[in-house]
Amino acid sequence: SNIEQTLSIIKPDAVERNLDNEIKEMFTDKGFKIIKDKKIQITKAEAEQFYKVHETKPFYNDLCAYLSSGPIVVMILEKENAVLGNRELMGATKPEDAAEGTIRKKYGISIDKNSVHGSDSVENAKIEINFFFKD
Ligand code: YYY
Ligand code: MG
Repeated sequence: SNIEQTLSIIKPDAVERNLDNEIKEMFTDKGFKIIKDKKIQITKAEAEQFYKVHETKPFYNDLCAYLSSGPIVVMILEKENAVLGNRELMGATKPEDAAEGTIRKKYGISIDKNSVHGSDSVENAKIEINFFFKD
């Protein structure tokens, strides 16, 4: 078996619409265990650090302003092959391109307000989990 942990964020557009419990249910229905979760609001500086990999992108400033614009729910998810499984359940970055049954297809509003974040590799999952859950 290959049990992994990954970091998931329910983004401000979804928390604002009170979708956090429905989205958590989509994860648990697919067999993910929610190991830790907390609702927080981060500063723009923290968002800039979290999304540093995107710092040269044209959307970086708006992305960091957005992620820090309201409450988010951060979660450690655990399952067999959790990193890839989470990416599959999230769906494509652009909600209109996301497959039926995915979180972004169901709840995403636009490419920037796409309701969820998920780590893109096991290595980044470790970094991102440590970013939000340092203990
Ligand atoms: O990992 P994922 O969230 O699916 O996409 P990334 O390419 O890593 O981009 C991170 C984040 O940036 C994306 O969820 C929305 C935003 N974004 C954007 O606003 N405009 C783009 N053209 C690309 C990404
Ligand atoms: Mg990404």
